[in-house]
Order: sequence, then structure tokens, then C-alpha cells
Amino acid sequence: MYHFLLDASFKVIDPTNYVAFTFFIGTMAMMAASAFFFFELNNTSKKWRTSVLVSGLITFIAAVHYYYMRGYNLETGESPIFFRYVDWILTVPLMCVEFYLITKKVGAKVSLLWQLIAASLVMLITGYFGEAIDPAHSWQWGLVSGIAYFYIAYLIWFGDVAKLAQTAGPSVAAANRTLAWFVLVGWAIYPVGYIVGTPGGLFGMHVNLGLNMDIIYNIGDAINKIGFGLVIYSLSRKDEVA
Ligand SMILES: *C/C=C(C)/C=C/C=C(C)/C=C/C1=C(C)CCCC1(C)C
Repeated sequence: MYHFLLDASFKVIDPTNYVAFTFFIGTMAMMAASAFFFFELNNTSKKWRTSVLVSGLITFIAAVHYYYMRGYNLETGESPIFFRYVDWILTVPLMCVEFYLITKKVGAKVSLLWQLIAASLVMLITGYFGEAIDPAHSWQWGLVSGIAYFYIAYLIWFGDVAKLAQTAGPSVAAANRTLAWFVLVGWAIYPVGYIVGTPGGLFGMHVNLGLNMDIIYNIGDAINKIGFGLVIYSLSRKDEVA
């Protein structure tokens, strides 16, 4: 009886199950990063406190989703696509808020924030349709998603975000450049996973990744959420000294 209960309620991660393992590590890393950002708030100058708080909210929201996705994957052996996208729909707009916050002091308008948020929602909602609802047309959905993605990258590299960051002093300009690389290279991990992993994906490149697609997304998230937050954190320290 006792044994039965254990079997039913407690699943063990097989050491060769890298999907489950990266969900587990992802949960831990997001939790640790959140604790770090939240505890550091006390030592952060007032000017940067909201930015570092948002870094912590991003990893905290991800931690809660990873905790859930880890359990979901362990129990069902399936990919938690829906909660993956719920996580992204909450955290990616918060990353847009970070770009707004670092340029707000030099005049970024709320309309710029809405442009970034709207583009990120188009990118994610069309991506969800291509991945989960209408995979037969995944390349068409992926194309619309990709256009929205490049529009975000454009705003950050050459558009209003870049222009404002240039006028905000050397630390902000440098931080924006680093974050722009995160958006161009770190975020590109996801469309690559999508292209190679979705049936009917671009160029017939479906390689039957199956659940391994989650490993790609899990690595992407660790880089893009924790790394991104650390760039903001280090900006908050540099700017304090300057
Ligand atoms: C923390 C989560 C982040 C930063 C997630 C970012 C997700 C993307 C940049 C996803 C982009 C996609 C495309 C550009 C096309 C194919 C569909 C997506 C949604 C995977």
C-alpha cells in the first residue's frame, strides 16, 4: 500500500532524461536568480530599483512556471506547450518594460513601450498558433511571428530604443548594446527550435526533435531571463559608481 502511494505520487527523474533534468535545473536557477535580484533591491540605488525589481519578477514568474512545467512533464511525459507560452506572454512584455525603463529618463514615451509590447504579443500569439493550434500552417504563422520579432530587434538596434539609449550616457548605451545582442542572438534560439522542431517547419527541416525542443527552449530561457536580468543589475551598479 505504502509502496503504491509512493509510486503514484512521486516520480523519479531518470538520469538520461535530459528534458526532465533541464526543467528541474531551470526551476532551481530561476528561483535562485529571483532570490538574488529581490535581496539585492536593498542595496540598489533608488534610480534603478524598479529595473532590478522587474528583473526579479521576470525570473520569479518563470520559476513558478518552471515548477509547474517540470511536474507536468514528469507526470505526463509530454511537452507543456501551453504553460510555456503563458510564461512567455508574461515575461517577454516585462523585458519590453526593461527597455522602456532604461530609456524613460531621457524621454521614452509610453507609446514606445506599447509598440514593443504589441509586437511581442503578435510574435508569441502567432507562434502559439503555429506550434499548438494550427501546426499544418506552421511556416505561415512562424513568418508573421518572425516579422514581429525583427521589428522588436529593429527598434532596439536602430529605432527609438537605440537612439534614446545613445543619449542616456555611456552606461545605459553600453547596457542597451548588450541587451540588443541578447535579443538578436539569445532570442534567435527560439525560432531555430521552432523551425527544426515543428512539423511542416521551414525548408522541410523537421528533424523530429520531439520533446528535445524543450531542452532548446529551457537553455534559451536560462540565458535570456537570468542573463538579461544580470545586465540590468550590472548597469545598476556601474551607473551608481559613475
Ligand atoms: C523568456 C522568454 C523569452 C525571451 C522568449 C522569447 C521567445 C521568442 C523570441 C520566440 C520567437 C518565435 C519566433 C520569432 C518565430 C517562431 C515562433 C516563436 C514564438 C518561437
